[in-house]
Amino acid sequence: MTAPARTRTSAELIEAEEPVLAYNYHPLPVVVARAGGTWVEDVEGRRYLDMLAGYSALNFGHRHPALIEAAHRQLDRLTLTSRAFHNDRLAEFAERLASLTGQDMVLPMNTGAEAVESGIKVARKWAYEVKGVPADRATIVVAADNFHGRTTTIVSFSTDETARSGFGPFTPGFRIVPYNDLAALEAAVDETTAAVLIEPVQGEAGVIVPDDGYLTGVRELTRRAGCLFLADEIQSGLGRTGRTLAVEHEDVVPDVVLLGKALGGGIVPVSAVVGRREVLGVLRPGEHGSTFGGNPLSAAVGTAVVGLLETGEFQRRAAELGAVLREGLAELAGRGVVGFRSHGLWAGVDVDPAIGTGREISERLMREGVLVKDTHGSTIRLAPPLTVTEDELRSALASLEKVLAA
Ligand code: IF1
Repeated sequence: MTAPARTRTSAELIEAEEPVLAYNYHPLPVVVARAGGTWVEDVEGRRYLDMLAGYSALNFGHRHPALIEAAHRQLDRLTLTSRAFHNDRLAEFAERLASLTGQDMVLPMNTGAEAVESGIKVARKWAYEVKGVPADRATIVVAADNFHGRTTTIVSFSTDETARSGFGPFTPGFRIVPYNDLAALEAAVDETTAAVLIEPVQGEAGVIVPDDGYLTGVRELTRRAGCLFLADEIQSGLGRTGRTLAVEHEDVVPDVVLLGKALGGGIVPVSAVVGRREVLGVLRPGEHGSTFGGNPLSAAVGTAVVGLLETGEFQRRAAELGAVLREGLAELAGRGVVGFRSHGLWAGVDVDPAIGTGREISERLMREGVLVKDTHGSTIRLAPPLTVTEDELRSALASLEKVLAA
């Protein structure tokens, strides 16, 4: 008998990646092997509070029982049909997601970037067929410092040189204006404009919350100009800010909402374009699609996610615990924190650069048993699962305080 392969340590696994894994990430040196709720455990059994939650893909925590049960049940019945055939899970997913978001129709996709790409295609087609923009002249207005994904078209309108450079030639048809600036938006919109595409809260930029009235202004401006309002709620949506969608804080209803991340419950990639019939209705058979989009496993998990959000419990927790997070961060102001922005259970925290880079702070927090991720410079982002308890949240804040004081 051959001896069973010796289990590799965290250090050995990190080293083993080096020659075989593309270097498109620089992860923290933690190798996660198990997780449940707010907690993850590494290969050696060390436990960490997960204050990143898969960039909001894990809004319901790791392996939420209702989601795991829905997935298991579906795995035992049917996993994939392709859209060449109907499947018995898709109708309910679309009905309940449309109803949750106050929209008419759903286009199921898989990743966030695919939802954004699909939204762009739909907006352009709407511009030609409904608005009457001359062929190939449609423009889409976007915001500086946006993050919408990694495809060649999406990085074409990124202002982040790291995400962009080396990947041209770029897709034309985008105009970039400063975020949170209605006058600049107004000046950029004209008769060729198909849509304004923005994040209601900019995530990667450092959790930038626009001024009160900005989203209302975007809604009014786009309505007046006769173009669409596309809201990328892939990170801000599905409970994170204390409402189902971040636009709800201003009672704004965009023409199209892009969803992803948490829609897959941390189990499978599920994204969707949800929107008005007049817009999504422009697509006809063969014009757009995806092998995996709307598959029965994704639909079953997505429906279970919608079911959790229908209770309102997670939105309420995000709002209530969001207040705890905000107070905790306010107490750290001047004690290592030079500024922060928060909305619900989501915060971008600017640390005094003298204390360390965001990366260094993240590494020190990791050694304290708390996982976060830096963004640019000395900013770290916090986005715990919406299932986090108040004690867990306070414990993470205490670890941050300790790291900043050291
Ligand atoms: C990476 C950030 C988070 C998104 C919004 C679309 C997408 C994303 C608003 C695309 C994706 C990601 C992807 C991940 C890092 C990340 C991120 F740091 F860039 F900003 F979440 F905080 N719209 N966000 O935030 O979705 O195709 O990835 O499913 O690319 O490294 P995707």
